Amino acid sequence: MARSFDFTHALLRRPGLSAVKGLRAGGGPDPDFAGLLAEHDAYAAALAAAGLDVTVLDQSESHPDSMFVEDPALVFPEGAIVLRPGAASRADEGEYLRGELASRFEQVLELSAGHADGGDVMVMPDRVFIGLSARTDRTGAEALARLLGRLGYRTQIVAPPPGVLHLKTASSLIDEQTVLATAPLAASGIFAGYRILEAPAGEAGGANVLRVRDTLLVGQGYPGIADLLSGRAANVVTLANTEIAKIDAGLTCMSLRWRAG
Ligand code: CIR
Repeated sequence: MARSFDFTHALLRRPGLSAVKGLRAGGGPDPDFAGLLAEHDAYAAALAAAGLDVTVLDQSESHPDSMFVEDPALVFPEGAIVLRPGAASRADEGEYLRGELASRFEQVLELSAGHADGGDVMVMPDRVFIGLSARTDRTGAEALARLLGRLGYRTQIVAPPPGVLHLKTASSLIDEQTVLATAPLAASGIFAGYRILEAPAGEAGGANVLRVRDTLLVGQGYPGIADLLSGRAANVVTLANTEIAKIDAGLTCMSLRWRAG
């Protein structure tokens, strides 16, 4: 039986030059474009090495944050959902992606109310968590829960402790029973019933990791997290993410991943 992270395909979008002007909550310097591209290339190569069929779409200069394809859509073997990202500058990214989804999925559903970012959606083996955030409001979360129900998924709307961009900024699926979470999220009770690995003090920034088949992709510079995850998957691969981190991004945001039926 396929595990929830036994993906076969990934869809990415190359960063354009405008990506260096991507949104960031805390101000801070622009990322270096060559560095951003190198991190993106290494990420695409790591997904391919993990066994995925990887497609990289052309960049969009008019959508600075569009390399973070995870936020404007959700994809499942049963179909795709076009979301309504909560940041004004990202609002039409879902529409921009719709054609690509329609050519790959039998059904494409549309979020029609409120706002929701894919970064707030965590697909677990037994349910889909939808986190409320500055990008995902209750109207959007409830509308999304109805759409996920149509695709056959059980959902749970959760309110993570404030201060993070997305639910998955602070937590990640490691395997069918296990999550990695920052201390506040670990203490929140959201993951009751799962085995929780808590990100060590000072390493909250590394809590976004990506499980793909037998590989775990982990950000560079978090030795405690690397230790914690060692042996949790056949391959634990460390990737540089200093440039994407300057625009508040981690490893899950840069791809849409699904298992083709
Ligand atoms: C943004 O603020 O929307 C982008 N600069 C970063 C998006 C990161 N996406 C994610 O965590 N899913």
